[in-house]
Order: sequence, then C-alpha cells, then structure tokens
Amino acid sequence: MLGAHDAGKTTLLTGNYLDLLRGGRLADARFIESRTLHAWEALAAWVRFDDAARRPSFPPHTPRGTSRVPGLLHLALRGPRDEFRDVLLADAPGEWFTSWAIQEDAAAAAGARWVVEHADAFLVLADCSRLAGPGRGSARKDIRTLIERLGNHVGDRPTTLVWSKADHTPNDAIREQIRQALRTSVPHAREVETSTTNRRTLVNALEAALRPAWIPPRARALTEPVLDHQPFAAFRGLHAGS
Ligand SMILES: Nc1nc2c(ncn2[C@@H]2O[C@H](COP(=O)(O)OP(=O)(O)O)[C@@H](O)[C@H]2O)c(=O)[nH]1
Ligand SMILES: [Mg+2]
Repeated sequence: MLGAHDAGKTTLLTGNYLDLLRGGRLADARFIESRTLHAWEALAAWVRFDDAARRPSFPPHTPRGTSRVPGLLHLALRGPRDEFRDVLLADAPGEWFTSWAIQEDAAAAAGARWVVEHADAFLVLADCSRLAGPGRGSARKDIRTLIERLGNHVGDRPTTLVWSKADHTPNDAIREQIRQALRTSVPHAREVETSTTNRRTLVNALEAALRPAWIPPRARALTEPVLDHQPFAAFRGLHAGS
C-alpha cells in the first residue's frame, strides 16, 4: 500500500479486517487465521464502539520508526476452490513513500524500496480530502511524483489507484492531471474509490489488489549458460575438466 501520511492506508486495512471478522468474504475467500492478530486487534480497537462513553475514532498514525521493513499484517484465506493463501499486507509509514518519491535512494526510503521490490500488487492511495482542500496543489504534485516513481519499478505487476476519502470531491482538472500521470507511468493501472461512509468500498479496494495477484506469477524462464553446445550439456559441466 503506497500513499502519503494520512491518505487512509491504515483505515483501509482495518475496515477489511473488521469485515472479515463479521464473516465477510475477501475476493470470495474466507478468513482462516492470522499470525498478526495482536496487531490487527490493536488497530481495530480504535474504530470499535466499546461503550457509550467512547466514540469510535481513527487509528493512530503509523510512525516511521527505525525499521527498514514495514510492519506486515497477515491474513490466511481459504478460496472457493479450497485453495489456501497467505496474504501479507504492508502498512508502511507514508513518509517512506514521500521520501522515496522525491529521492529514490534516500536513506529514509529504505523501507519503501523493500516494499516495492517484494510486492506482488500495489494500491496507490490518492487522498481526495487533501486533493479537494486548500493544499490540493502540493497534494497533486506529491501523488504524481509517487506515480511516476512507481512507474519505473512496477513492471506488469497489478496496480490500482485508490481515490481514498471519496466523500470529498477533487475538481475535474486535478483528477485528470493525476489520471494523465497514471496513463503515462502505469498504463495498466485500474481505479477504485473508497470511503468510510460505505465500508464495502474498502473491501472492493483490497480485492482489486488481491484478485489479480491470487494466482502467483510463474517463475521466470531459466537462462542457461549455453555457449556452443546443447542446453542440457551446460548443466553437466560437459567441458569442465574434460
Ligand atoms: N472523510 C474521510 N476521512 C477519512 C477516511 N478514511 C480515513 N479518513 C481520515 O484520514 C485520517 C488518516 O487515516 P489513516 O488510515 O490513519 O491514514 P494513513 O496515515 O495513510 O494510515 C484519519 O484520521 C481520518 O480522519 C474516509 O473515507 N473519509
Ligand atoms: Mg497508517
């Protein structure tokens, strides 16, 4: 999950966790277990109605910390054909990606580089609240820079632009400029909208990443060290020592 600080990343994850606990399906799969229940519960505690005195609130800011790799959240899912999947979700601090977008090899971007190297699919969050507010100029620049940076690394991995906090409406010009960056840098990307006013949208967004990554990519073709003899011979060291 890529996006600036406050873009709604943790909220998207938490909404999905709560939906699974209520028996909801994610990409037609059932929730089986999690190796990170404690972390999920710590996040979920912030958005549950515990009692009349405590109104639900949003989870606290994910701090940058000193770690080079993000806290991974785990879901074990069982699909409709009984297939089993371990899904690892990276809830990385927004600052990692902000610094990665500006300077790829920045020390503060080590965690972002790790995520981008290992991810099977990407969700890129564009914060509609920021894009519709007084800071929309810098918000637009930030998300475009992030999209352009991702474009250099994404290859053909599934990517979805998430218009988060879609209960706010950025103007058409801003939206079009971001779409333009997406068409140029990540032409295969799809788009979805999310809002906490409609929790189904949070599930749809995660499904957009999960469905195309459900069947892992095939292993890459092996390139044999063949010079002037048959591939098979290359592995038997035909010329070595003979
Ligand atoms: N209006 C609105 N605000 C949201 C929505 N989702 C999240 N927020 C707000 O965005 C803030 C940051 O959310 P969070 O998930 O912590 O963002 P993160 O820093 O990307 O993990 C929250 O405190 C909420 O105020 C949404 O769908 N609509
Ligand atoms: Mg967060």
